Amino acid sequence: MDGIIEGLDRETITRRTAVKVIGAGALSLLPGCQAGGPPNADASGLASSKRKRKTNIATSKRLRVLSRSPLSAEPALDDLAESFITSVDRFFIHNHGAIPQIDASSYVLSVGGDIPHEESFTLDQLRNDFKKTSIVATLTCAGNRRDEFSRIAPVAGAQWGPGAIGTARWTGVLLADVLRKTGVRRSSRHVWFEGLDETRPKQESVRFGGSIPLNVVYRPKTAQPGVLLAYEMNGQPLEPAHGFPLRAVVPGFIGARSVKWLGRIMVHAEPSDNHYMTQDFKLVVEDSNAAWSGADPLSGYLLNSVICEPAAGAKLQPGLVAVRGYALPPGLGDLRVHTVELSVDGGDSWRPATLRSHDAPQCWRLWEAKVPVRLSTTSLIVRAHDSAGGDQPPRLPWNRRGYQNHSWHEVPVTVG
Ligand SMILES: Nc1nc2c(c(=O)[nH]1)N[C@H]1C(S)=C(S)[C@@H](COP(=O)(O)O)O[C@H]1N2
Ligand SMILES: [Mo]
Repeated sequence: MDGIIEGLDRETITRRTAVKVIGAGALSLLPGCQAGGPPNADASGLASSKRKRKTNIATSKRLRVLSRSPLSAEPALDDLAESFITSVDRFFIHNHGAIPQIDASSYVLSVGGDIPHEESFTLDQLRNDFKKTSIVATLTCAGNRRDEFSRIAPVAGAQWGPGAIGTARWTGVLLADVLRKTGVRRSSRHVWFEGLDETRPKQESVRFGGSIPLNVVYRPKTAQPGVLLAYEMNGQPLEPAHGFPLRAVVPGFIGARSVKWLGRIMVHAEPSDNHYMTQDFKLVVEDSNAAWSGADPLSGYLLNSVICEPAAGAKLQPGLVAVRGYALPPGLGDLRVHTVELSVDGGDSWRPATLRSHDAPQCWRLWEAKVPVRLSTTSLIVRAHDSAGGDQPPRLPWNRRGYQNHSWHEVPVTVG
């Protein structure tokens, strides 16, 4: 574990309590990690220094840590529902290995596979030789709301609440522009991404990776944002935790396809055989080879909606209660959130919420409502409909990895 940040060390834990504490004690603050790696980086820019770098507490993060090493952290829901663009200090982090420390000056992205010539690009080349492009897109983990599945039967992994989601303005270069420069062969159907981080899902070390169909990259010019190789997030260089110096941003797809610390892009006729395509990020119930090989890799995220406020367990007075949250249109297709509805009687009757914030493709929509709660009210429930008439199921069957929870979101409350 040399030359990498392993999450939080003792010093940062002590110091962070001195910085700022939000919420009711359950939320801890995460120190920001500073860019810039040690010397002796290898060809990809990956640090090979034996020196363990100290976490820099330049910024404090408003995140609750679910797992320290590898790091998984999510924001408080009331923080999340505050703005359409999620600030970097509130943006969830999902890592499968330690954060690689990468030296930007020696970093190179290699592009290979079914292309006429293997090519590589330095960060400066990507910045200077291609059109700088910004997109706004929501990123969400396939495991968002996993904790609700764990109430049915335990699910391994970070116990995500509904906070594994965020919307950012990503800036970088369009993957289509890069592939246009390298050229791709006719047989090419899939773009593989591989990160520079080492993960250990089982015994062996594997690089985090995955692929997307090439037609997503070349999608005809619609209003939808294109696939980006991003070096900035909300106008700042990417932070190490979010993929510095370069990451993929694949709008509409589960977060796992937006590979961070991008080292290699390959173009092939087949989907990637990376562990995170074949042995993870699938809906399976049985942990058997047949189940894993029989299921398709997850691609687009699904229509969803979540109540961010009031919090679960809130004590409310009878009368009108302000409710806020987010809704997410399905990732694939050019669909929007059409309506968001709330129920205070267990789903017997529904009243509409007001959609606020922008209505942009592959982006969440924030909403708010005032609903009348009675002494008999035991929960608030939200559900959404999309522009094609799609809706959310009241309940969902359990799956082994707790992915794609998009059932009605129910928040227990007491009134009195
Ligand atoms: N290289 C690499 N890329 C990665 C991951 C990772 O562990 N390693 N995690 C993925 C998952 S599962 C998610 S949900 C998103 C999270 O991005 P964020 O940490 O910037 O929010 O990154 C994706 N890209
Ligand atoms: Mo994820």
